[in-house]
Amino acid sequence: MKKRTLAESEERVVTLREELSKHSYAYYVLDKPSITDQEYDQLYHELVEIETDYPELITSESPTQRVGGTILPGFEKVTHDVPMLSLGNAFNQTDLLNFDQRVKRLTDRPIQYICELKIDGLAVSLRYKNGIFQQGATRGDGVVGEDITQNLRTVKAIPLQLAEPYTFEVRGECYMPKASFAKLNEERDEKGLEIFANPRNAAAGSLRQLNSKVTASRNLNVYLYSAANFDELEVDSQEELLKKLAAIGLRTNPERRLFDSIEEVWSFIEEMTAKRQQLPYEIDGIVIKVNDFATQEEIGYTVKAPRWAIAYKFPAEIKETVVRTIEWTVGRTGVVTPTAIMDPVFVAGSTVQRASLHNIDLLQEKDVRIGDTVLIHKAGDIIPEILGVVLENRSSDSEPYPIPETCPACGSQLAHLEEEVALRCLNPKCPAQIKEGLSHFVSRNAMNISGLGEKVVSQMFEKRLVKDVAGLYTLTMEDLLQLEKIKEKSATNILNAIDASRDNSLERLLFGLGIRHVGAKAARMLAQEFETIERLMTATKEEIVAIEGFGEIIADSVVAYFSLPEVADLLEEFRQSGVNLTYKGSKKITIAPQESIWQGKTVVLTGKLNHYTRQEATEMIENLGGNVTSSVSKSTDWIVAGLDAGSKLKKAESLGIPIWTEAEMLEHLERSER
Ligand code: 3B9
Repeated sequence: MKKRTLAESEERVVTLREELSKHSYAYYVLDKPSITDQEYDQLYHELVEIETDYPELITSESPTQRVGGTILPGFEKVTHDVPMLSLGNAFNQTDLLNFDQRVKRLTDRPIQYICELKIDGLAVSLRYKNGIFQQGATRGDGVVGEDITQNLRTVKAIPLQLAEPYTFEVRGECYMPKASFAKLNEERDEKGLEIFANPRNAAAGSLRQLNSKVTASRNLNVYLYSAANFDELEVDSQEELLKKLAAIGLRTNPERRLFDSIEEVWSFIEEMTAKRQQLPYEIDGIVIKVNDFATQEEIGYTVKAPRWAIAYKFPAEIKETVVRTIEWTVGRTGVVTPTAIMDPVFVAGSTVQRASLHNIDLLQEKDVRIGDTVLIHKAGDIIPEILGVVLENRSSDSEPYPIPETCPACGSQLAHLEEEVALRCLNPKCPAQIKEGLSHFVSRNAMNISGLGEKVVSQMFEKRLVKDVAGLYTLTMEDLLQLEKIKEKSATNILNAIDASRDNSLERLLFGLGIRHVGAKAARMLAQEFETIERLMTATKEEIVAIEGFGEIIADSVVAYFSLPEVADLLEEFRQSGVNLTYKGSKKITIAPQESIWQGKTVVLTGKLNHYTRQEATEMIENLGGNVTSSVSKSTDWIVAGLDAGSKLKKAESLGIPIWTEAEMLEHLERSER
């Protein structure tokens, strides 16, 4: 074809872009293709040709401009103009009835509910200015997210230009369809790459790519369900908003319905529960919203979530499998933990073969035996957990699992201390404890020595290259080269990392030592208070208890630790190896990863927790930057209510403080850890 003039081309690109955008809309939003793929490609390539001839005609919203060439060094932070809130949860019909009553207490207007699907993907926000896509961000903690504009531009269902020149922000869920997820994993498996556990992880992993070409190669899609600063759209209800979004080119989920009563809402939930598997994408619940915006405003918000909406969460999938053996592991503090090893089963998105039984009491309470058929699910959708034994399947000659009497690692007598759920190995020289202690010492929140994974640490100890944590500082190149898979390059990296850790401020070492009851936060406060290890070693119980937030348990533990002669020797070894033993400066180090939802938050744990002891949960939360307090007040950000929670739960309810289940807490402890 003869080359067009600039003037002709100018006209043609406008027509082509309009055409392409119309067909994209039909395809992605209406799910009704208006031309064949080939016809689309033809138009697209014509546009590419003109833009190659006349690059000055390229605009950012041209459909050819979805993939940029640059690889980002990292993602910038984006502060959402209006926060992206989360949703309270309902797990059963009673929770829903309570929600309905609460709503009706807060307004006298008639209530109409709109039910929407809760797509299992990643929440994103898209900024449009005069109808042109400007910026896309992750939800992050709801206030600050990450700029993933480059990656979102590659999602074909996200229009680069709207049908109307509106300026506003639209929010929704970016997800990977089930089929694309299966295909991607198949390809990855063939290539020997790690597979994604579920479509949500696959979507999140795809959007977290610094190279947008990778994102473009993943089949991501989007459903939009909310907006901010959208006065221009002139809509008065959620239903009108969704219709308007679709009308201007933004994809909305068609599986939504309006209801006049919570009973009808429940029927819809039952209907969708049955229909769930047939949907081409994963959903993890149903969102119920008050439809009318004026009524929403009257009902209002808590800090985290609207009071006019709730998410009904589907019950976790439960599967049956058979327990083949119980494995015992010794932790850093000598606690011996049972893990059930089972026939592999696929549950809630991944294959499960192991489930922790946490402690001997729980093992006995659940009475899990070898050969038993058990029911398992994933707590917080992540952690495999045995719910119970199917007794009908148990053979008559089955016997209770015998409590081990000796340590699986060192063979010394185990103790089942009074008032403790744990079985403990009391041998301080137990190799398993020392290995775990080494791993803890080098971990990110402690001395932060990278390159020393569990396998390396284990080998170092077994080859007697290190006998304790101070031994790390006398390792030589020759030593490291004895380890499997360690060549000169990685050995050099390890030695450099060890060397760099000599300059760490005291709190990292203190945390790394693994003194009982001394988590990252307590370590930091001790370092701040006493400044040098010499001062800390001579600190009295009274001095320690005087520190804000310190009780007798921590104080006793610290004093007892530093009175051990072995500890004095250990510290002397550090000193001789040039390891810093002083607190450096007043600046508060952030031990928690930046994305931690717990950072700076004050929470209360109440009721009986199943998964971790309260002490353990507290330590984990503090390590992630949170504060755990004992009483509920208006400065409490949320509470975690375990079984039989009492007055604190009531108080939180009366103050309108968000209430988390243990499963939700676990989910956020797990997520934050990654
Ligand atoms: C500030 C569906 C999901 C969902 C909302 C959803 C997740 C969250 C939400 C969105 N699926 N719907 N809806 N289908 N996964 C309801 C929480 N809304 C907001 O985030 C929000 C944010 C608002 C109102 C709503 O107004 C405020 C402005 C300033 C301060 C406080 C509130």
